Amino acid sequence: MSRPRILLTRSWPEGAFAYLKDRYEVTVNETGVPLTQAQLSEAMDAYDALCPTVTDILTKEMLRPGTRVRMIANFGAGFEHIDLEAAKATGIRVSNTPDVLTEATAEIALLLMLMTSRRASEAERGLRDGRWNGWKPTQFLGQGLKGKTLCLVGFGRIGQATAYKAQTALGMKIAYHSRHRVAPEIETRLKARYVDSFDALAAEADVLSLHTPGGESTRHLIDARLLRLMKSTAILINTARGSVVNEADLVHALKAGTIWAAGLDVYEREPQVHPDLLPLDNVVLLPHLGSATRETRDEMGLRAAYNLDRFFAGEPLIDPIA
Ligand code: 8YV
Repeated sequence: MSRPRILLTRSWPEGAFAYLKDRYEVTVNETGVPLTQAQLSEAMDAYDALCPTVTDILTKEMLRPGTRVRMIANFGAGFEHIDLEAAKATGIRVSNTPDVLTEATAEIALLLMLMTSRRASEAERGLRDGRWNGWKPTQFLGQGLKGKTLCLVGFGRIGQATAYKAQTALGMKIAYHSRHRVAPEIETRLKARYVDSFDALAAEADVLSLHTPGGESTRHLIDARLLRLMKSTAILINTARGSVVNEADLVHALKAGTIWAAGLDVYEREPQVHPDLLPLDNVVLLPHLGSATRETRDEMGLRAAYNLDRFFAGEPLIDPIA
């Protein structure tokens, strides 16, 4: 029997790729650039399964009835780029890769907290540009994090891992707001205080860290109004999705000193970054590094592969989202 045809829309790390190649007829887009919408649409009739990434927008028109693709194993946890309702309507199964990127993404949230609070990017740029001419008692003074309150918006796996690391490693206090309050055991274990109003949470944050999904329901949750509620010493961290923050409003707030700093790993129109963010000293800009460790990316590939294995064996998916 011929092996199922799988399309990887981007190159995968070696280990996960080798696993997949042993089992399937695998085609890889090795161009280094995302497939176009037209190419993705064509692929729907040429393969049995797709492994897309966050850069592949899979629309209702593509997930139409009668396509050859019956399974989409997303390489990533977030899935707002896939029209799940359309997939459900046409019976195309979809999986994602939760869990395996939790720790890596939480590490980036901590990295951004440390970099922003201690002005690491700005200071390093100063050194490289030859503007550092020796130690001074008043140069590049940042803010310490010990005893400060980390407020998390969204308290799923990554939010909780970030809270744990910030509390145990940095001695921060933890508060959170989310659509669903977590179980009391989790609040106790993480010493996390639930705040039932999003506005109140933002107003008390020394650091406000975003851990919501992307998509319409969270679009521009952080806008000029919300930023004005925050302390002028506060730091905003976004490792979730760029769409959650109104970038133009954030630029304005950073310039006006409405908040103190921001650390961003994700952007509204990736890979474009709002041009007015680039010259600002009080923002740290990372290129969507959340899950970018060798181990994690391999595990993400393997997790997608295990979901494919289940699908083609006629067994329940490990991580079904449609
Ligand atoms: C991934 C992410 O690298 O998994 C996610 O939701 O945001 C990233 O860390 C990306 O999605 C790959 O598709």
